[in-house]
Amino acid sequence: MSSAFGTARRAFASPARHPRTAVVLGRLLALGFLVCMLTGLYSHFIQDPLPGMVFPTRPAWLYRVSQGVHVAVGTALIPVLLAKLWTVQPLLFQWPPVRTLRGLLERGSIALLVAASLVELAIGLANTFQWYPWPFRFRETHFALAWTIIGALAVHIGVKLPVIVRWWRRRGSVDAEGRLLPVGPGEGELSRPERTRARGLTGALQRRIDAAPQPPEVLSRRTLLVATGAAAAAVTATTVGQSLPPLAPLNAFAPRALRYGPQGLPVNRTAAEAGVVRLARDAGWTLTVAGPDRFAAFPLDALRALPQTEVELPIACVEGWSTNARWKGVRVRDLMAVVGAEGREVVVRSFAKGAYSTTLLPPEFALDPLTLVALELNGEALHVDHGAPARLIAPARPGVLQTKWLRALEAR
Ligand SMILES: Nc1nc2c(c(=O)[nH]1)N[C@H]1C(S)=C(S)[C@@H](COP(=O)(O)O)O[C@H]1N2
Ligand SMILES: [Mo]
Repeated sequence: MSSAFGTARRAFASPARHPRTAVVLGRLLALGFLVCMLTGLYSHFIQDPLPGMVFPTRPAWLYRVSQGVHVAVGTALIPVLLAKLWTVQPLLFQWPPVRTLRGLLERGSIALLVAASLVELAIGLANTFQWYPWPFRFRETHFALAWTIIGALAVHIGVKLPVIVRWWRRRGSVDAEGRLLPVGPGEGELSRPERTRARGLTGALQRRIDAAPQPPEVLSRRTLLVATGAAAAAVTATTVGQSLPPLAPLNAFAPRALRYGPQGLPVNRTAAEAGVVRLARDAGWTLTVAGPDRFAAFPLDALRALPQTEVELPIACVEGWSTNARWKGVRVRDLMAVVGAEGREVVVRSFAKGAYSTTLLPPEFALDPLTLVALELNGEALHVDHGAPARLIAPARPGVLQTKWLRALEAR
């Protein structure tokens, strides 16, 4: 068994599978995961705040940029993760698999890290396509896996610190005989007999292997890193146009084009899908506004007769696409003032059923002069697919909280 594993590792040996490569890719992965963690925490808690959490309403593009970065970096990490796995793959062929407690920690954390990272990136990518081929809830799972990754990554970095330090800067990566070290990460510091033992080979077998002709160098470290960089750049360039206007013409693979929906704005859920077309066109529609002890009902004409404000704000979907648009309507602040509830938290209700039928507007968002009950979009009366007769639009909020097809605003 051990010699079979040794032979397998020998067969996988490549100058590109070098501890230095593993460290370079590992640094990129760690940085990428950190960026995704921070932007992900922001997106998670703005949708599901813990008691006492307050979020900035400015800059208005904050959520748009944060979530655009989250999805772009997460997507670019996929080729980097695959390259890293390819690089360290020979280390899987070690016999016996675990020799020490440290080895158990090392392999356990790696197993968790690899599994969690693969699932995290895969379901994240699927989510950008609104494809949910699994029975669990996406956001909770994505969140829990993120913590798993951070924890396993901390252990992994701790265990691998000697290798990381050793190969942080590029140094000679040839052995005493001047050959490139065809070793896995961590073995660079080992002497030849130690390496032989680490590979689970007998000295005789190692000598026979060393005497055999070396496999030709098919892939250098540089080639691997350049190819990985090119792959990451390619997936980014062909998807980031869903949120970054200058690259919109290159957007070949992202599910949303910048301006493909009615009134130049994508739609996630149409009025037909939400089953609200008839209600949205009902001439008897009114917006109910409720304060602590007062109550008002505004038909569409009454809303149009109130002072109108025009703002430019993005719709920034959690799935990564975003578009700026011009909105016109009545300030939520003014409506809440009518019922004596200025400065309160507001419950926003839609007449559409479903996951986003009720959202919470914290006081700082309800007070912000950019937060509107929008009646117009890009110079026209709101399209039913964008939430007619009226929808919420606020700065620095994820798309899911920009409630369409409004029914009521209630102070809490
Ligand atoms: N009532 C209701 N409001 C909703 C939704 C919904 O399904 N129902 N979808 C939300 C999501 S996920 C997004 S991204 C935005 C999209 O707005 P748009 O269709 O005008 O682009 O609306 C939000 N408002
Ligand atoms: Mo969304």
